[in-house]
Amino acid sequence: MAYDTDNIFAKILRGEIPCDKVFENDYALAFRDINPQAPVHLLVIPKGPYEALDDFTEKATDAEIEGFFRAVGTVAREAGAVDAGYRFLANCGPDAHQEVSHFHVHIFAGRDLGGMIKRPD
Ligand code: DGP
Repeated sequence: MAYDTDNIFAKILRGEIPCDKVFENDYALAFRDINPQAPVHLLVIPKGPYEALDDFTEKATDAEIEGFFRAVGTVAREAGAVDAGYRFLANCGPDAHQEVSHFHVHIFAGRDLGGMIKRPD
């Protein structure tokens, strides 16, 4: 499927809609989630047009991949989340309920985050 250039995060990257930015470099932009699910809930997105981890790891350059994942670590560190711990998570595709079709990593911190995944009823 082709990358949808009208997705919300593409618009944020183009500056068409605002975000509460916490970090930016050549490879990544990080900002606060609009609907936080933890005291710290940040999103880190690559600057290139990638839909999910699959096409990111298949098509991005080594520099983009390194720059992005180093940025994820920097964002968590700068959020003060390292000592108490944090979770980083990427929803990819329908079964993971990915809502925004631009690859993004969530960083959750600031409280006990509970178990890793919802178990079937
Ligand atoms: P996911 O289900 O992994 O695709 O999560 C998408 C996240 O993006 C969700 O936690 C809410 C957040 N989000 C959606 N629209 C906006 C927006 O316009 N601004 C910000 N800051 N976050 C958004």
